[in-house]
Amino acid sequence: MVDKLDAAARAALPSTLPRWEVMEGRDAIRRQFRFKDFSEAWAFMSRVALLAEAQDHHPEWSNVWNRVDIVLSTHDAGGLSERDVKLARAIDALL
Ligand code: H2B
Repeated sequence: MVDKLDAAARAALPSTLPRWEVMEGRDAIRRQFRFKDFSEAWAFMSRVALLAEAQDHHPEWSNVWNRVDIVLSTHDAGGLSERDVKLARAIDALL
């Protein structure tokens, strides 16, 4: 069982993950990415997919040409956990 983020970790989210927004109406974080074209967006998605597999933690995402929208939430916990923070940090580090 994975623990959900505690109150202190939630309060720190704007500073730990300043580029991610906490979603309204759901316990998840989201970031939207924009690239030069589809090829760059897909290259980024390939790298995120490898990270996700390595961490055994997977994004909910969509792609429209040069845009990639990523939502992170821990299904096993029914909300945000440290796994989401860890993956979000690793994704940020790709850029
Ligand atoms: N990804 C996400 N986002 N949440 C999970 O709870 C989760 C996952 N669980 N990837 C993993 C896979 C689990 O289903 C496997 C069996 O480890």
